Amino acid sequence: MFNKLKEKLGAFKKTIGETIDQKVGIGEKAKTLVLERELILDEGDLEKSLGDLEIALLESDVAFPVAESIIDAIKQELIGAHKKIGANTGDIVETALRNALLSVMSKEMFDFDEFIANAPKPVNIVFTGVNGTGKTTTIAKIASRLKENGYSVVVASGDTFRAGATEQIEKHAERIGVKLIKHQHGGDPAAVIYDAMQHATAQHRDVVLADTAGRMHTNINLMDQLGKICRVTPPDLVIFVDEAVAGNDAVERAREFNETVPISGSILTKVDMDSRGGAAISIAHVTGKPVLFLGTGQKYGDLMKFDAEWYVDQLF
Ligand SMILES: Nc1nc2c(ncn2[C@@H]2O[C@H](COP(=O)(O)OP(=O)(O)OP(=O)(O)O)[C@@H](O)[C@H]2O)c(=O)[nH]1
Ligand SMILES: [Mg+2]
Repeated sequence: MFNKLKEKLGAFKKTIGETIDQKVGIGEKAKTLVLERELILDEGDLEKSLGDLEIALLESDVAFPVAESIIDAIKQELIGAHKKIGANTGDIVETALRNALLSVMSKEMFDFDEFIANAPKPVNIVFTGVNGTGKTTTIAKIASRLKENGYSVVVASGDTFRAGATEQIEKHAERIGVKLIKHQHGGDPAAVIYDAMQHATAQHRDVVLADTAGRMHTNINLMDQLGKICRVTPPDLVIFVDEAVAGNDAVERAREFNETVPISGSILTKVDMDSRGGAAISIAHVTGKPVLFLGTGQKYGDLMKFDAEWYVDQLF
């Protein structure tokens, strides 16, 4: 998973480590900079490596402004700082890189399971995103996971637009054993989700998972409709679902959706297919909200809780 980005970060660590080693070598000879076993790096020392790193990040689907933020964070940590020269210069670089990645990713972190446990019931969760990213499949995965954790779940078939959408989610609901609320094709999705919340309240259900039709972020009418859905039954969480393979496109879409309905968190699907790994960093950064889960396949169990520390660990 994320092998390309991993490879590139490894190369960065190596070249910048060599730069530091060289500088330490010169310092040792001159007996100046390193009197207290410290060295000071300046921008010139890092310029080439940081330039290479920026390109590597861009090639790994990290969006341009996000790559810049990462480079700035590394500069702040490394340049001008008095670095104790320990045994391993690689550690200095790795720490700087880890901190930079974590700082651009972990804005308003929250834990999904804790949120569900503590929120007043029923919790209303709306899933949104462009066409075919895996919203409906992800709802099925989450429904199955919540049920396993002892919660009662209602699914709202808020995709009244695409032919066969209700039948698709109905099949999942039957298989998992959760209640589905549906209206006829072409109905108002806001009304379906409203009904699902009424049902969940009356029946003391814990969580409503609301599916919505895939929509392009450029389609003003459909984006307005999404705004309406969220006004009629204000969700506790709006989850943006996109596919890791979409890379930079996913980042742009996340930004647009977030402007229409503030996103609480994202789920990246199809991580099992070729994924360069950078989209998770970028989406978290542009929305200022955490990535909550990764979709890793088509089965209900193919859902992995996302943790920024874990993700960064994967990269080293
Ligand atoms: N390999 C893989 N396939 C996935 C994953 N998540 C979803 N899919 C597949 O992606 C396809 C589209 O999934 P849906 O859940 O229908 O996507 P959607 O966003 O609801 O689509 P629309 O409702 O048409 O916008 C299906 O074939 C899913 O099986 C995943 O994590 N990995
Ligand atoms: Mg769907």
